Amino acid sequence: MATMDRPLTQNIRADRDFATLADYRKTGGYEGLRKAVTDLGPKAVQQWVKDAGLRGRGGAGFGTGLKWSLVPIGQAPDHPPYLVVNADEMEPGTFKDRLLLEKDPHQLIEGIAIAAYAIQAQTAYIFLRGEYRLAAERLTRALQEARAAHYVGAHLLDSDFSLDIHLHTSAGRYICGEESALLNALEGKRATPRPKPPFAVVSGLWGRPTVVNNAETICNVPHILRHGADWYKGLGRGADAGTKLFGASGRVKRPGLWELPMGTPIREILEEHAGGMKDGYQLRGFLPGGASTDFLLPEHLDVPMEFDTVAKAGSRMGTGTIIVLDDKTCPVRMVLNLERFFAQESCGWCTPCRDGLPWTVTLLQDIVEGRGRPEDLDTLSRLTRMLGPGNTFCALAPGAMEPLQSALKYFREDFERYIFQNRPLKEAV
Ligand code: L3W
Repeated sequence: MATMDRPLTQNIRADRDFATLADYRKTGGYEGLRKAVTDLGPKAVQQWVKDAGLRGRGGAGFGTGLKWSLVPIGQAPDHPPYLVVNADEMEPGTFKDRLLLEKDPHQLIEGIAIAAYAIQAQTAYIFLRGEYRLAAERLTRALQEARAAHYVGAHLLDSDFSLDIHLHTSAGRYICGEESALLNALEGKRATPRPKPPFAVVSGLWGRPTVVNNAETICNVPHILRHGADWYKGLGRGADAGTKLFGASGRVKRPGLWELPMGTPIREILEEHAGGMKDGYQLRGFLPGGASTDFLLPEHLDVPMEFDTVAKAGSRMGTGTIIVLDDKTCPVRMVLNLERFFAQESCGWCTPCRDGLPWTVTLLQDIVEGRGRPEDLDTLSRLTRMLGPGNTFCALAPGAMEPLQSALKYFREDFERYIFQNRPLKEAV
C-alpha cells in the first residue's frame, strides 16, 4: 500500500530506529494540530472525528467522536476535563501500541494535543505499561522536543489553548489497563475498577469529566485532521472506517504486525501477511483479538476483521492481534495457560472474579493432570456464565471466559479425551 493508505505506520522504516521530530514533520506532522487550533475549533474537530467514523482501538470499538462529544465543555471552567491515553498494553498476544509508541512518538503526541483541544482538556496523561521502557525513553524525549517547538505547553502554536502532557508509567498489573482501575491507579489508589455508570466522560479522574482513549485510537486523529473524514472512511474495506494494526502470533511462518484496511479478511492476514502455517502444522482455530476473545475456526477465515462481522461470527475483533492455535497444541492446555494469567491478574475486588478464576484454573489443571471428572465440564460451563457479563465489576472475568466457553464448544473432544480416556493430544514442543 502507498503511504497515504497506511497513515499510522508511514514513518516506520527499516533504515532508522524511529521517526524524529524532523522526520515526522516531513510527512505533514503537526499540520493537523495547526488546522485544529487555527481553523476549526473544538466542536468542529469533534465533528470531523465523528464523521470519520473512528472507533476505539482498545477492543470495545466505542465511537471516538461520540465519546468526546459527551464531555460537558465549558460548564465548569475552573474544573476542565482530563484526557488520558491508555497505553497500558498488557493483553496477552497484543503488541500493537508498542510499535506506534516506540517508532513514531510524535504521532501520538500530535493526536493527544488535538484530542485534548477537542474536549478542552488542559492536562493529559499517558498511562504507559511499565515494561515499555524504550517507549518511555522515546516519548520523554519527544515530549521535550514538542514543548520546545510549541506543539505542547502554554498557548501552543500561538493559540489561546494550553496543554500539559505527563507520562506516567504503570506499576505493572493487567487490571491497570481497565479504564476505571487506571483512573484509580493515576490517583495513587489501589487499581480496582469503579462501578459504571457514571462513565469516565461524566466523572473520571479526581471526579472530573475524563476521556480515556487507547494509544492506537489517538494515533489516527492527526491523519483525520490532515486528510479529512471522507478520505479516512474510504480507507476501510467494509462498514468500519480507517486502517488498523492487525497482528498474528503462534505457529505461522511470519508472526508480525501489519497496518491494513479495516475489513481485511482474516484469511488475508494469516495467509498473505503471516505467510500461512509453519510447515507441518495445520490451523485448528484462532483468537481474533487477544486472549479475551472467543475462538473462531478455519471456517471463519473469510470473515472481514471489523467489529460487527467478527461479533456476528461469535467472537470479537478486540485488539485485532490474532493468536493462532495449531493442530499440535492442546487447546485445553492453551486455555489453562490463559486462565492462569487472568486468575493471577484479577484485582480481587469482586467475588466472582476473585474466587471463580482460581477455581477455573484448578478444574483445568485437574483435567490436564488426569484427575478430571465428567461433571467438571458442566462446572466449567456454569463458571463461564457465573463469571460472564453483568456479574462482575469489569470486563476482566467475562473476557477470561471467552476462550474457555468457545473451547468447550469447539474443542470438547480434547477435554473429554483427558477425562474419559486419559489420553491427551500429543503436543509438539
Ligand atoms: C459514555 C456510555 N461512555 C461505554 C465508554 C467507556 C469506555 C469505552 C468502552 O473495555 C474491552 C473489550 C476487550 N457513556 C458508555 C461509555 N462507554 N458506554 O466506551 O467501554 P466498554 O464498557 O464497552 O468496554 P471496556 O470495559 O472499557 C473492554 C478489551 O477491553 N480487553 C482488553 C483490552 C486490552 C488492551 C490492551 O492491552 N491494549 O486493549 C479485555 O476485555 O477487547 O472489548 O471508554 O467508558 N454509555
